[in-house]
Amino acid sequence: MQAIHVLNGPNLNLLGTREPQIYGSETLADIETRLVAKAKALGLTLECRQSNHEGDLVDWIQEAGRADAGVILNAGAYTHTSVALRDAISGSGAHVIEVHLSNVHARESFRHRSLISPVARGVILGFGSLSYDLAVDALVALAAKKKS
Ligand code: CA2
Repeated sequence: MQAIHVLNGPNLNLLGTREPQIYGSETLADIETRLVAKAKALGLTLECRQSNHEGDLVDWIQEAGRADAGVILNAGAYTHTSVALRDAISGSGAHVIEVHLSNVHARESFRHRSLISPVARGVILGFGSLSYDLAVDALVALAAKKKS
């Protein structure tokens, strides 16, 4: 792993503006700034992207697979519906940690199913924005384990 790509899906650009009781009060920019600083301190590069469009996320997962970058993916609502994202992960060989801010299993039943989890390296959810920090730690630990 040379780099980490943090990919956020639909509506996550609204973080910090509404529903703070579910998603917290930090904006996506707040979270991204913190993650970039964390990665820098660990000697890694970290790139953040957000899109409301499924195809953008497919393109970016494929790109990360080609670059052998670790991916932290919060696919938002596409988590529960997108065969295209699942195929992009399995087809590109990208190493993906699926993250969610909320504990989706404590919410509506339509959020309990993830099409992504079976092809992800692991899943971290329910810790608010800390889920992303934990995913960085997981990718770093996995890369160190692979080296040794
Ligand atoms: O908990 C998560 O991270 C989710 O991926 C967030 C998605 C939701 O569809 C998933 O089931 C779980 C929704 C993101 C929408 O974010 C908003 C933030 C502020 C205001 C409105 C929406």
